[in-house]
Amino acid sequence: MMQERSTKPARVPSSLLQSSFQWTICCLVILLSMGLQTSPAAAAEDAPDTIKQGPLCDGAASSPTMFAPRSAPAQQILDITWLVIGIVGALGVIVMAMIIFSIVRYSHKDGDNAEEQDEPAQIYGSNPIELAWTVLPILIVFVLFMVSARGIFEIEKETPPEGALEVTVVGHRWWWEFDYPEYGFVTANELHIPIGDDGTEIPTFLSLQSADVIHSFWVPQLAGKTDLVPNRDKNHLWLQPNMAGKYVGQCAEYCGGAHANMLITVIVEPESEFKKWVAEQQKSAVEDPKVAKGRHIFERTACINCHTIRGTVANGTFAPDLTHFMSRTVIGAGAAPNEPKYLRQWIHDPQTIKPGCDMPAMKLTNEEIELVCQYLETLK
Ligand code: HEC
Ligand SMILES: [Cu+2]
Repeated sequence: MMQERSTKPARVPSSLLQSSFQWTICCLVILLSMGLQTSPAAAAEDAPDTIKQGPLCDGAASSPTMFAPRSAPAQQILDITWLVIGIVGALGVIVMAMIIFSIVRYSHKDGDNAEEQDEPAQIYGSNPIELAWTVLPILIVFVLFMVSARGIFEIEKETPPEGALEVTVVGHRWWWEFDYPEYGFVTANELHIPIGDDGTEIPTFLSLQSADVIHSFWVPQLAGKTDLVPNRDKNHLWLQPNMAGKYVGQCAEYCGGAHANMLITVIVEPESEFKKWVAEQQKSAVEDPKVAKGRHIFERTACINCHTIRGTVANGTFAPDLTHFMSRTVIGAGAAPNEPKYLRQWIHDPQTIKPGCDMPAMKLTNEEIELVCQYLETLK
């Protein structure tokens, strides 16, 4: 037995060194990439001859990153993240250091003679060591568990915080419906929420629902992601921004073909401006006689089966409410900026801007497109 065990110590294979090196690089890359974010604009790159640049984040950070929180729940998530990264990072460093030390210290060296080598002391069953490697990990996991559990309970409020604005978010393939039941109107794709004129934080409580498949609402600077599950209206999200601005996010649960173009814009604005916006949204659609021709085309076309324009015959709920379409800065949930050129292209054939989306090319003549667009452009 003895004889067998003390054969020439195996040379520590250099592949072990290599793999620990690769492991370290991997960790660094993962950490770095967590900081860098892809711009939502990238999603629109394939659209031929259209938008090379989608709506960029001109919010408080240059990209939608969870590392620049501007809302209480997002701040809490980041705090927990750093704690976890700190603890597991320290463990990783200790383990790596021990591996590297062993590789350097105990690898086979020229001149080593197997026969002369003493076998190190053999330790069978050491109570202190076994206790240490049982108790320490349990303690670490317990701390992480408690901290996460506390965070989850604080963030996942079941009932709206006091004084909260309540909004119902309905995920559709592939756009967002925002219902303001207190104020009695519905809008799409751009969520307006208030912050006090003097900067005091005002909570917003979102009820999350889905009209079709599972979506996930994620605006990294404002809160964690939460799913919108069909036939289950129990999911909620709480936002409490501390800085006005425009924040972008996107559907974070693959929901079909146009998923990548299902962006969210959240506009956090001072309460006085928010109130003005609400008052505008509550009004019925503008009726400008100058664009009556365009309105007639709209009213005679299948548009009205899918879209609502309050105060007209159009009362479809399959697609975004267009009553105040011009109050939005984007078309097709961020697929293009809301500019005349893109609006015309959208009405001509939305598939060239947002491939796979649920609005068909309506086969209107160029003249009809122009008239309909002129009408839509009055819907401030
Ligand atoms: C079969 C249903 C359907 C019909 C018919 C239809 N649309 Fe749409 N429309 C949609 C859907 C769905 C969207 C959202 C697409 C997306 O973002 O994925 C949409 C989006 C839009 C938008 C962009 C809204 C926004 O806020 O992003 C406009 C403008 C629009 N449609 C105008 C029209 C007009 C004008 C017509 C008639 C000529 C029309 N639609 C006919 C389903 C329809
Ligand atoms: Cu989605």
